[in-house]
Amino acid sequence: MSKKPLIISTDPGIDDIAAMTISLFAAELDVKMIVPTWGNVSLAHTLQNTLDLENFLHTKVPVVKGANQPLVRPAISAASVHGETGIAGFEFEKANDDLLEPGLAATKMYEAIKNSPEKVTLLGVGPLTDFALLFKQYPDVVENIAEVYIMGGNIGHGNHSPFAEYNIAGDPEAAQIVFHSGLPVYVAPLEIGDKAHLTQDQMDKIKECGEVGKMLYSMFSNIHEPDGDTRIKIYDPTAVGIMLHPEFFTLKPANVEIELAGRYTYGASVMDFLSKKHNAQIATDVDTEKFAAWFIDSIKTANNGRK
Ligand SMILES: [Ca+2]
Repeated sequence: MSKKPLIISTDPGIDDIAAMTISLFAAELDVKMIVPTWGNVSLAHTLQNTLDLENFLHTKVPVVKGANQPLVRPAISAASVHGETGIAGFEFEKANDDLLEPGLAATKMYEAIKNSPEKVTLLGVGPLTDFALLFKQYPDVVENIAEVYIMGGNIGHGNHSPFAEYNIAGDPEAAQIVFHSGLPVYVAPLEIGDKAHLTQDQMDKIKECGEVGKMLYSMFSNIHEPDGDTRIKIYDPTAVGIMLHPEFFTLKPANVEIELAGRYTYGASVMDFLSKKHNAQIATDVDTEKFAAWFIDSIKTANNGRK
């Protein structure tokens, strides 16, 4: 089986840690680069968290520093959900920056994509600032990209505002650029993360998955949702789920526009399922049992793969 080359843009973030862990050990994937970006917490924290995770997992994927702030708007923080450092609940050993490669993220991604014999897939589980910069700086890059998978957007009520989900509201202009890249975009919206929440039983199984399971269990036990919901929601890995197991999901084509002008609605992902033109496939439902079984299995695989 040829592995899908993948670049991850991420703002770890507890659920990002889970998405990266699964991706780094998935038999179907060859992670070429990780680009931490500003997002849940500042770039300084997301960068360190990424390096610390790789140190913990004993993986060696190059890390390139992503954007420090959104394209246009001031940054918004989600430290109340993920803790001040982004990964409350677990203390990694501090890693050095051996895996950090110098250079601008857009340029480094472009080089990696152009040098890849196969088309590269993009996974965006934070604000999409760096992918937007990549598409704007190097428009020809789209020829060498297979697909884009993102966790972001909402069909119903948002989690940043009534209309907007955090990853999109974080950098709405960037999201609009990504949705209009001309590439196939697969979306795991907020509702899928809500639906695919973990039960205590499933959490207990994760705790049994060795050191990796214990690490994720500790972090997930420390998520504080702004609405006080105590269910364990693991948003970012749902985008990895769509990439590797689309059969677990109901995907519906839609035309997505991001609201950029609204005073109260900016960052809204306007998903038109009735439109004749489509720029995205939206997951509207998920088989929660199959997804959870795969998620737990993937953590087992990661724990076994960690040397
Ligand atoms: Ca994230």
